[in-house]
Amino acid sequence: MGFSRKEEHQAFLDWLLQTIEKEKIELLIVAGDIFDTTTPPNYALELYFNFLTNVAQTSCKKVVIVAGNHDSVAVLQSSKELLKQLNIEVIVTGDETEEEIVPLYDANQELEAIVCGVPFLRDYVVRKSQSAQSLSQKEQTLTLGIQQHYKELYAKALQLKKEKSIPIIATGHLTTLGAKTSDSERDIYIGGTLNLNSNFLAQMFDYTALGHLHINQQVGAVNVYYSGSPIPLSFGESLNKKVNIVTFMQRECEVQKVEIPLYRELVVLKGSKEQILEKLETIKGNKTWIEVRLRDDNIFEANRIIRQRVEELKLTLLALKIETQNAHLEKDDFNVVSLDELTPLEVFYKRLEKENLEDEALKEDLVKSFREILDEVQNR
Ligand SMILES: [Mn+2]
Repeated sequence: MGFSRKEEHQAFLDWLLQTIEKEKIELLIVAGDIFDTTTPPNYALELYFNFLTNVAQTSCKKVVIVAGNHDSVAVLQSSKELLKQLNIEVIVTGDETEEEIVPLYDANQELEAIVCGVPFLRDYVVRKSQSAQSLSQKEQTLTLGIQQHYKELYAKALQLKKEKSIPIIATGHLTTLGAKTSDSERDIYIGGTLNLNSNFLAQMFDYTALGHLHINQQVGAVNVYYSGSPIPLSFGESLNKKVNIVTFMQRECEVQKVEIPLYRELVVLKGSKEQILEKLETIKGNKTWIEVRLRDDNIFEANRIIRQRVEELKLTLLALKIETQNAHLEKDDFNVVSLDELTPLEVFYKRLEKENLEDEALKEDLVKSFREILDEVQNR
């Protein structure tokens, strides 16, 4: 929406670096979606490299970074070898050319932990394309393929570990069943309904650090955790962002959730013109970003007056959306006015809506086909 989030990222990375030093962290895992786009801007690359250079000079002797579904393989691959020199392992595709097992050694060169660094597994890595398969068959093949991938790595880690009582840690970038999602994550695989239960991870690994979902959470009553995103990525997403600090006593672990200081508040104001004007007066600090969801009979007049007041108060309004009375539109959350907030899939839904198709199966097929194309384009 034309606003940079550089300051927020910088503030987070500064805080993370301090925390690593203060807590004497020895291993840092970043579980994917380093960038939010396949073509990160130069400032984002600069933040990434500066942060890693600084981490390499702390107590943290190993960094494991795995690619997420938003990351470009080419972008992360380009500095992989260079970063290796700083003890930073970047694992990008998980295909047969890449080593995903990262052993950690103590000061006496004794093996003290093993990390299985699994990035977002792209289709071609887990299965050969079988175009004759139906979508549900494809999903099943994919699910089994992903599980198989983890099982093989675990077997390798066991071989390496021998008789030692040391933890085997996994990372991953995926959605598990029953996890809490926010409105700003993209469905990760075509169809988005992979039947991945976190139990298969819990059965093998002493701790699993997952990426993709924005909400910090534990999955099931087991040692499978999402750290969540370091900053809120949409209005309405929880502002309580955390990192997980994990302490191991041999294979037993203790997880401590540490809150990340909030640099900028994202506020949603809902209601009529009068209600919104009233709420605007209570907002303090010009760092706050505001989204207005307006419900008013005279939206043009209301829009003008609200924007004028925002300017007088020197506040920052990022978007003013019109809440429509149309129940159907509301149901699909299409009550938006600005195109830069719509995802490609939402645009497709809107276009589909215009066709007035009655055949639900056909609609579903069209959406699935669109997702397939979208997935291909976005992962290229
Ligand atoms: Mn992701």
